[in-house]
Amino acid sequence: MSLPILYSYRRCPYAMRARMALWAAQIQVELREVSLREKPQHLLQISPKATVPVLQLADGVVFEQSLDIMRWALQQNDTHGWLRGDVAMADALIGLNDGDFKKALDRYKYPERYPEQSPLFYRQQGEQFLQRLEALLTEHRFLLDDSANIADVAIFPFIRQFAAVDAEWFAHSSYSRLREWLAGWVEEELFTEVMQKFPTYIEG
Ligand SMILES: N[C@@H](CCC(=O)N[C@@H](CS)C(=O)NCC(=O)O)C(=O)O
Repeated sequence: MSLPILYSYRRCPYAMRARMALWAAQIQVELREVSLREKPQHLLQISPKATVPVLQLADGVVFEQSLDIMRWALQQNDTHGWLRGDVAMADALIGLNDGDFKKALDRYKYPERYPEQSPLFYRQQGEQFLQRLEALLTEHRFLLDDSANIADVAIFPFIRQFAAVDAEWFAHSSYSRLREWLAGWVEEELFTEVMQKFPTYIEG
């Protein structure tokens, strides 16, 4: 039987969270690492909006959103219990991450593309979300509980990117619990596995 096909891009945070869930669920896929500048025709056919990750199952069903891939994978085999907990709260937090925080992150990362404001302004915008996460992490080990759930996995790749824009600043910032939480995820064996490098897929 043919394997599901995962179109992915190693450094994309959305693709990272999808790969984390697939690997945690021990679902084997045919991983196709794409070049964002030259996307494979097959990817464009099955998903004209052409973002990654995209997962195509053997029966032809296509998931075009990283969260849909995560939920599908974890529903097959939730080895880590990431679907446990308050679904509405997890969805709300992921919504803030994917919405206002991602917007601030893009601007903080590429201030030359958004010259209307200074990088500091964009960082402070992003910090509103960091402050919220820091407060949650004073209440429990993970964002919503003492055990990890989908919100942690879906959010940490974005915090990793934010932290990396100015690693020195982040290392000395007041977000000590967030730093610890992030380090925990980045040091996870699962994360190392999903960050392996693969050659770019060449169609045919
Ligand atoms: N809402 C989508 C967003 C995915 C997304 O924006 N991926 C970026 C890469 S990180 C992308 O493919 N952008 C298209 C491009 O750069 O051409 C999801 O959750 O999967």
